[in-house]
Formats: sequence, structure tokens, C-alpha cells
Amino acid sequence: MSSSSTSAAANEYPYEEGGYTLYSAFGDPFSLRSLRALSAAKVPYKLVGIDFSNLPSWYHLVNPQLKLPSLRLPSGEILTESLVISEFVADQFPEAQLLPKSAIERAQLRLFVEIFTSRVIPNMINLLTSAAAEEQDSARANLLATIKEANDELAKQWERPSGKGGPLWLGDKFSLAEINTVSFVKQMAGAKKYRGLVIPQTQEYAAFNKWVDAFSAYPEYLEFSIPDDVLAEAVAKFFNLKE
Ligand SMILES: N[C@@H](CCC(=O)N[C@@H](CS)C(=O)NCC(=O)O)C(=O)O
Repeated sequence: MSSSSTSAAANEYPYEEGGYTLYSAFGDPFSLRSLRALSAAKVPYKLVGIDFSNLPSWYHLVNPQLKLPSLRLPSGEILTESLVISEFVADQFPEAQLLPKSAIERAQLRLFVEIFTSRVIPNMINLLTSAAAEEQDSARANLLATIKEANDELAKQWERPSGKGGPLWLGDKFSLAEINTVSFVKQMAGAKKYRGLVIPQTQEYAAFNKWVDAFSAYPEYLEFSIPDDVLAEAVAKFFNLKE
């Protein structure tokens, strides 16, 4: 196998010998979790950019599920699933302190991420894929309810010692709570432009809005930030949306 080949033979694929290789799609919110985790832990890696609408013929050798991202380790093992990759990076590089110290604080952080994984993301996809106005109304209401759920968890967390009053999940530290969620918050640009999503600037959503304003100014966010208009168009193309 060759680490430098771009047109690989049937049993070959590109990777960095003895190092980390991340297979990632531009603008993909799942891949952004891995990019931010590796960067926050200062892990050097080779980036193999992949166009998911035109997957290279060798990609099944990396991930038979044909999903992105995937991470090849120096040992040759390959990890898939963006949350598994983030958790691996946090475990492998504990000095980066991407997770809090105690088991209960880690569980609380993971519950926050779970709100996104099992409710915010599916509801956002529902809204983007709903055609009829009535369906869109209920999908929008469901999405707002899950954002309110995230809002209330943030407010609760900031009362805990590890929340330190905010404005991020762990006070001023950009942690796995942000690494695993912020790309999906920004992905809402598509739902705002094409599906009339408005997150009210009211007391009800004050913690969520404060959190978004705060993480948007952090270098860990900005390093991989994508302008809202570019994201909205990428979402529109992916879901075939029209204004
Ligand atoms: N549960 C997976 C989801 C990954 C995922 O859906 N990635 C998209 C990126 S656009 C993908 O690979 N889509 C191509 C496809 O589903 O065929 C994860 O968290 O990594």
C-alpha cells in the first residue's frame, strides 16, 4: 500500500504511514466533529478530502458503510462514527482535557450531546425534508422544542461547579460538548433561509443564544468556520431546496 498514491489500485487507499489519516467531506457537520477534536488535542494528521457525491472507488476499504468521517490510526486500525472518533481522541489525549474529570460530569456532557444526536439533528432533517407547509410548521415547532431542551440543559449546567457560570458548557473551556455540537447549530443556516426557522431572542432561549454567541468567537470554532451563506447553499444543494 502506498501513502502517497491518489489513483489507488483495487486493494489500495491513501493514508499516512505511521500517522493519523482523517477521511472527511468539506462542510460536513459530522466530519467537522473529527476535525475539531483532532485540532483541539493538537494531533498531527493527514487529511484526505472526499466528495461524498462522488466517493472514490477505494473508500469501501476504509469504511464499508461508505459514511464520513473515518479515522485511520497509526496502528492501521480504522475508526468510524464521528462521536466514537471524538471520544477516542479525548481518551487517547487526556492532556487536552476535552472531557471533565468526574464520571457524573462526563455523563452530563454526553447527555447534552445526546440531545443533538437523537433529537436536534433528526428534527432539523425532518424540517428540511418536509414539503407541505403544514408538515413544515410542525417540524419547525418540534425543532424549536429540542433547541429549548438544549437551552435548559445549558442553564442547568451553568449552575453546576463544572459549568462555572458559562458561557460554554465547561465555563471558558471549549470541550467535547462544543466539538460534537457546534457544526449542527451552524447547519441551521439552511433551515433559517429555506424553512423560516427563527430562534427567538427571548428569555426562553437566552442560554442557547448566549452559548452560540460565545462559541462563535472561540478560535476552536473559527479555525473550521464556514460562512452562513455558504452553509445555507450547501444544505440547499444536499436537500434539493428552493426558496
Ligand atoms: N452516524 C454517522 C453519520 C455520518 C454521516 O451520515 N455522514 C454523511 C456525511 S454527508 C455521509 O457520509 N453521507 C453519505 C451517505 O449517507 O451515503 C457519524 O456520526 O459519523
